Amino acid sequence: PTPERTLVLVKPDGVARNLTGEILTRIERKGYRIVGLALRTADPDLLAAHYAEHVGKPFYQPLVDFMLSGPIVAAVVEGHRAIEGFRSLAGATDPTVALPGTIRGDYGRDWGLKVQQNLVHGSDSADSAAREIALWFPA
Ligand code: DAT
Ligand code: MG
Repeated sequence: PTPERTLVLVKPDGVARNLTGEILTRIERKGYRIVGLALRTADPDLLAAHYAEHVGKPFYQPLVDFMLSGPIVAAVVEGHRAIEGFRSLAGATDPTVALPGTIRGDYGRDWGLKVQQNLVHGSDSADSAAREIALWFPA
């Protein structure tokens, strides 16, 4: 098996709602290993790099404001097919339609804001994972 790594973020809504433990527990219970963990506050440059693909979209500034609104827990999660597996565990981007049983489906909802506050981030490809892990864990 190829040990693959993905970057997971518990976003400010997840930390503020005291869901960090629940989210990390689900990752561990699925069988992945947490090999890096940090409580961090983002800054605009970090977010511009992290969300480079979304710069200029209508939800970009609300997304940045949200991601700056409180501390974030960043984790490096390891396991065979961990990138795909965590995306499955997280559920669809829109928490209103994310399936029950997923993190976003069980704990998320639409708050009527300009950004989807959906509790978690997970890298979407091996290239994204490598880039994002280097951003959030520079050492
Ligand atoms: P994901 O986080 O599922 O990979 P994404 O990369 O397309 O989704 O978008 C990044 C984040 O931006 C997402 O978690 C929530 C927010 N977002 C995406 N599309 C949005 C939209 N149409 N309206 C509001 N917020 C959105
Ligand atoms: Mg994404």
